Amino acid sequence: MLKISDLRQAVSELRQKEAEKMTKELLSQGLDPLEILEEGVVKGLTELGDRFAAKKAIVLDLVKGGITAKACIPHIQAAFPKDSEGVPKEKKIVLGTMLSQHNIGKNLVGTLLSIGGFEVIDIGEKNEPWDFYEKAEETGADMIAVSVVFSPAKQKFAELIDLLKQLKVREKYPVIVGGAVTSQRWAESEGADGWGAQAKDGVDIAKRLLEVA
Ligand code: B12
Repeated sequence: MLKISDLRQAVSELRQKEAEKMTKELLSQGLDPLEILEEGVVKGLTELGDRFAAKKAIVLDLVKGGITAKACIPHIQAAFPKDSEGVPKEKKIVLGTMLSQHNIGKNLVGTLLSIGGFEVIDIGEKNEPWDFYEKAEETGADMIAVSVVFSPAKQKFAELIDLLKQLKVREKYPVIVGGAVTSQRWAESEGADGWGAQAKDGVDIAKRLLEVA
């Protein structure tokens, strides 16, 4: 029987068509979509990233990795519980990346927050600190969520926290963060209000911080 580790390997080895087929097959076996995502797709990409860091893969491979993941993820997302359509979403969260064009993690966080009952205002990629603040003010948001998947963006995250302090809105906007190059320790040292290893953690943290049942 096909295993999630087979998908992990196919993603890591950039076998796009096979990876997509395997995703569908694993879902039809009734396996948990979040486990297929984390243990199959995300771990496969992490292995690819490790090869890139060891100079055993090139940028084009990262591009292909992104394409492979994007072939699998829509099937996984289709198996997530449905967004509670029609139910008013009381709390708003501004979500984006800083400096980086890596958006797969951000998009997953957005999907799960939305399913979790939050209105997600996705400001896309490569945002400056001011962009988060401006959008939060404009939309009356309750929280800011940042995806940091590229080390230089860590400095930008620190700048965002400083900006919110300078503008005296640090208490108004809890800030949560996650992404491949972050850790709980780093997030705490920067003064983030929450950090999540996985996209689904974002929902739990947002519910806790915004006191949503
Ligand atoms: C695919 C990929 C790309 C693709 C991205 C395609 C796309 N549309 O996103 C492309 C080709 C664009 C790319 C480009 C580059 N990449 Co790249 N890339 C990757 C790779 C292999 C996978 C990233 C990914 O999508 N992972 C899957 C997602 C789902 O994981 P994730 O983002 O971490 O998100 C999960 C969690 O972290 C969490 N999460 C994420 N955000 C948030 C936010 C909150 C609030 C919460 C709670 C949770 C959360 O939820 C997600 C699901 O659980 C990683 C390797 C790796 N280890 O991740 C390298 C990697 C991120 N890339 C890297 C590099 C160096 C680059 C380039 C600089 C390469 C180059 N020389 O040009 C450029 C950067 C361009 C730029 N300015 O952004 C490095 C970064 C190293 C570092 N320390 O900064 C990595 C780590 C590879 C490595 N090991 O060297 N890359």
